[in-house]
Amino acid sequence: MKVLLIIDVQNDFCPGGALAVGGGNEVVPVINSIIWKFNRVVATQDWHPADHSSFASNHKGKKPFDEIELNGYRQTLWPDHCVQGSRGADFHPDLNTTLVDLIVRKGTSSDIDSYSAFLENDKKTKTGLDGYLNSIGTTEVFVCGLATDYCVYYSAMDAHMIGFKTAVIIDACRGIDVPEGSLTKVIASMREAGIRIVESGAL
Ligand code: VGL
Ligand code: ZN
Repeated sequence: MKVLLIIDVQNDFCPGGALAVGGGNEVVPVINSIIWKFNRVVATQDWHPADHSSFASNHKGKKPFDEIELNGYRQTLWPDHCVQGSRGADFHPDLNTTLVDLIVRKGTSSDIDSYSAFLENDKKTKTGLDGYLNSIGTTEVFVCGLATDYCVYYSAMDAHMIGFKTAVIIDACRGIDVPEGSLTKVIASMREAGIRIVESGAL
């Protein structure tokens, strides 16, 4: 049971969006070309209330990409993005969502961020995705989407930690690379953990 996990392919992470990832839109044709190769497809949406604590605008005197301590956790502050129900939170219009079996929305509580599709940033609160994947008999998870160094990275690491054989389809991902160098760093640490880094053409 091979499952494709499409992370946050949303307008706000694509060029012109509030938290645009360089070339973010380029993952869309790649994902569309491989989506039929999997037994099940799960897509996530970053889905924040307007008063979300990861938004710099909700912290007096702070600006995007500043770091703060939030309820005991380090939190990077972001421009307002993926506000629930906004156009920026919609999937990229060209993403073929017809084969998506399950949509998981994350980052929905104001007081905590959620980079991973499995666990919120307290590393305890579950989204429930592990239960879904286990109940359908998932043997392998393939992760793609945006952004490589945040939500893709944390989702892949959690999938691996939960016990799924995990691969990242690297040409179907794009990264933020803030701070600079974080892209190379996360790819190395995923490899080190035992996550396979694969190309879509090899699937
Ligand atoms: C993401 C930063 C803030 C992501 C989401 O999807 O990688 N990054 N929220
Ligand atoms: Zn977010």
